[in-house]
Amino acid sequence: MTNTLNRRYSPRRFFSCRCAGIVLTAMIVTLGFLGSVQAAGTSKPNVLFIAIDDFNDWIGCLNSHPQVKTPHMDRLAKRGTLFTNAHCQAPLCNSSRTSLLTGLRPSTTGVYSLSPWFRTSKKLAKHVTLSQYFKQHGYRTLTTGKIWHGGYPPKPERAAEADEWGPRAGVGVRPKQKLITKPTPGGNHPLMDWGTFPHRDEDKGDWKVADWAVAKLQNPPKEPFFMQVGFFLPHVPCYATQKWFDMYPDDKLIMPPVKPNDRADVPEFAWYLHWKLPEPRLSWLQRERQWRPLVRSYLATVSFVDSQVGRVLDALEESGKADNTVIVLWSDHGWHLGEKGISGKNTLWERSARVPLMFAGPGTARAAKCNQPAELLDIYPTLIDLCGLPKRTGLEGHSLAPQLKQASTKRPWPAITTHNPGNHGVRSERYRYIRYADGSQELYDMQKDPNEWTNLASQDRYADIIREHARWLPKNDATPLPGSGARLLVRGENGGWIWEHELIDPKEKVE
Ligand SMILES: [Ca+2]
Ligand SMILES: [Ca+2]
Repeated sequence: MTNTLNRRYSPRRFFSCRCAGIVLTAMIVTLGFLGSVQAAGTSKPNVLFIAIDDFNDWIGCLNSHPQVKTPHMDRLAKRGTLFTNAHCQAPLCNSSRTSLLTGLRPSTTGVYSLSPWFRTSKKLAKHVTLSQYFKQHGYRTLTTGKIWHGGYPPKPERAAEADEWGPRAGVGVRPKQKLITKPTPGGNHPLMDWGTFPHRDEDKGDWKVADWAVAKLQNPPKEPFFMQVGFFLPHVPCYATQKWFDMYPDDKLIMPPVKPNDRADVPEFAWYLHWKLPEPRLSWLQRERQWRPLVRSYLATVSFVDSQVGRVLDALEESGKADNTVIVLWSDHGWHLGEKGISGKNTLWERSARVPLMFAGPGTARAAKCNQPAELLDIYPTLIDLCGLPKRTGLEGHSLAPQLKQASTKRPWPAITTHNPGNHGVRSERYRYIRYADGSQELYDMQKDPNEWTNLASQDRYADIIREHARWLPKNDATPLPGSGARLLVRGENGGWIWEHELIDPKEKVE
C-alpha cells in the first residue's frame, strides 16, 4: 500500500503534477483576465427594450382574454420568463414611464399627471436614467417610438437621453374624419376613435418604428447596444386594416365580464381618479352601441402590434445577436374595456395596473412563469444585473434576476401602483388592497374573485390582511411637480377635491 502510494506520488511525478497545476492556474488566470476584458468590451449582452402603450393583460400567454392572438409575444415568453403578476407604478403614460426610466416611484418624483417633463424638477435634473446608465458603461443607446410620454424629452434635450433617435411615436395615416360619427363625451377628442380603416399596414406609425429598429439590427453598432423600441398601439385610436378584424369575427366575439352595479361597494372617491376623461364610460358605449366595436378594435390592434414586435424579433434573430441580447417587453399600464363601468386607465384596479412583463436572453430561464408580484420599477435594476453592470444605489425597484433564474423564488415585496398623491394599490400574491387619499379603501381576494367584484374591506375578519398590506403604502407622497395638470387630483385648501385645477362638485351625477 505504502509502495503504491510512494510510486504514485514520487517526487518526480509530484513535481510534474505541480508544474501542470501552475500552468493550468496560469491559463485560468489568463482566460479569466481575457474574460473580464471581454466583459468590459464587446461581449456584454445587448439590450432590446420593447414598450407597448396602453396594453392590458390581453395577451395570449396570460390567458386573460380567450380569443386574443399574439403569437410573436407568446413565442418571446416561451424563450424566457413571463411575470404573471406584474404591475405598473402609475396607470398613466407620463407617470408610469417616468417611474420606470428613472427607477423612482411617482410618490418620490412628484410626476403624477401627463405633465411635466421630469427634468424640470431641480432634484431630478441630473438624475441618471436607465439608458444613460447603460451609456455610462460603454453602450450605444438607440431609441424609437414611444418610450417617454408625448413630446418628451424636448428636442434640445434628446441627445442627452440617447445617442440615436428614430421616428417618434405616431398613429400614422388617419381617416379624414373620425369613424365614430357620434361625438364622444368630454369634447369629442380626436383620439377617441376605433374601427376598420382601409389603408396599408406600412403606413402606420408603429410600422415605421419597427422599420427603423429592423434596419438598425441589420447594421448594429460596434459597441454593445441598448435599443428602446416603443409601440403606440393598442392606444386609441384603434384603427386596423380588415385582416386584423377578420381574426375576431363579430358574431363570435367574447366580451369582458362586467357585473351590473359593480361599483355599489366601491368608495365614491374612486370616481374622482377618473372624474372627467375623453375615454367614454360604459354607459355611453352601450347606449351608442360602441362597446362591441371598441373591444373588437382593441383586439385587432393588439394583434397588429404583435406582428410588429415579431418583425423586430425576427431581425434580431437574423442579426445573429439574439443569444447575446437581453430582451424585455412591457406595457406602461392596462386599459378597461367596460369593467367597473369605464373604458381607459386612471384606476388602481387590476385592469389598469396589471401589465405584460417578460424577459428573455442571457440570465433568464426559458419557458418559465413567475407569479410573484413584480413592478415595472424592477426593470432598471434587473437589466443592470443581467448585463453585469455595477450595482446602482438609490433605485426603488428590486432586481428580478433571482426570479429569472428560478421563477419560484419569493419576492418579498408587493407591487404598488399610485395615481395622484395618497392613492395607492398594493398587490400581493393573493390580494389587491387600495387606499384612497380620503382614507376609503378596497380589498379583493384575487384568487377567489379575479374580476374584483366583491370589496372585502369593510369585513372585520380581513383587518389583519389590510394591516399587512397597508404597511407597504409609500410613507411620503411627494407634492406634484409644478406644471402638473392633466389627470391631476389633489386636495383643495377647503377640504374639497380638485381635478385638473377645478373643484369637484360631489353632487354632480356620475353615470
Ligand atoms: Ca400609456
Ligand atoms: Ca363590486
